[in-house]
Amino acid sequence: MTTRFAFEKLAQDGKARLGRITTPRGDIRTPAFMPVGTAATVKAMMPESVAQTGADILLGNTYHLMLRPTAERIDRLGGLHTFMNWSKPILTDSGGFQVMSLAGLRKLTEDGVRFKSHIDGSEHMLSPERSMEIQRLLGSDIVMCFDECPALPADRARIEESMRLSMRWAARSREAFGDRPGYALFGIQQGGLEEDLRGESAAALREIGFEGYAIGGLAVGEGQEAMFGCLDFAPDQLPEDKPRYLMGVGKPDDIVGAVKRGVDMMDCVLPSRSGRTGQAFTRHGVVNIKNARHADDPRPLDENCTCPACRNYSRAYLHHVFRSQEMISGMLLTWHNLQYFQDIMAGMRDAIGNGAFAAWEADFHAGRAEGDI
Ligand code: PRF
Ligand code: ZN
Repeated sequence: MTTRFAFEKLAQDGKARLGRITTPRGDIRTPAFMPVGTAATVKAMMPESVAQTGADILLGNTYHLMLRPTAERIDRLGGLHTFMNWSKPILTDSGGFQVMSLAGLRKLTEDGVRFKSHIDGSEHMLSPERSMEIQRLLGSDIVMCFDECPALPADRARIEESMRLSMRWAARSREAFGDRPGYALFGIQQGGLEEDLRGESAAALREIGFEGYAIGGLAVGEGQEAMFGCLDFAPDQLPEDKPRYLMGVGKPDDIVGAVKRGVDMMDCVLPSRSGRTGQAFTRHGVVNIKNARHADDPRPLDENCTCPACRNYSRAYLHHVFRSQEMISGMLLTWHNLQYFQDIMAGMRDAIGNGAFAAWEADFHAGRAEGDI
């Protein structure tokens, strides 16, 4: 019998959930952090190194891949997993969010969005149907509905109208995706920070029926307090027996706060992007490796970390290669950051399994400095 897509909740501590997603390409331990591999690569990392950090799943992007090298070409070359040499599960975002943040000249209609490529200015169209087709050609294991995400703050009328459009697009996404055993389609809840609009969105998605449910429209400028305020009710509006995915989040403390409120999956460019700009996340806080105070420091970035940057190199070396703009700088710091994020996830999974999430969280916050250390 072939493996189907399934979610199993293994333990719960407060609202925090320990679980396992089963797919034909392997299991995803939740809470899960998904490194971002936008252009068929997690920048500066070999895929086997990404796997070594403990990642069970990567995120890819419809928007970038449809423009270059195109979904049709990836399909001809055997699909995204083969193309990028990553055999574990891949989740792809549906494109609308990236069109809004990256593309030039956009025209939004009921049908979808017409836009100009940020690469060469060429004209393209994305709709629920075309987004489903692209994600199928890529061979994505977890496909996201095509949605619209308004930037916050936005007035209630705009958020309501946009959420209802996203729900009509969710129904079209479900219809176009069809029934594909082993693959999953996730709905995306919208509705800004408004509890009733989030509730209406959740009800619309549950009525359609999905293999998992994402919380979209957060981490778009509202700040952590407002985001946590929304996460105090949004996950509870979604089905209890399906994975919940908070899109585009976040910093380590955002991730911990989200898991505490019932989120199972997250993704963010932060560990990889910060790695390339000289920022390292550690259990003591953020280290800016370009700072002159590291120039003579023989200590590792983080004495407790098992990554190659911490096992084999000093802060002085990491400082030197960053200042010299050597490629190994981005490679080592990205590896470290991805390792740190995966270690946080592993720590939370253990704690939830042992009914010790509160103690783990207190320990996580203790000894962390705000700002640069
Ligand atoms: N929708 C989609 N992708 C996203 C978001 C969203 O709302 C967000 C919001 N943080 C990040 N990525 N489709
Ligand atoms: Zn490290």
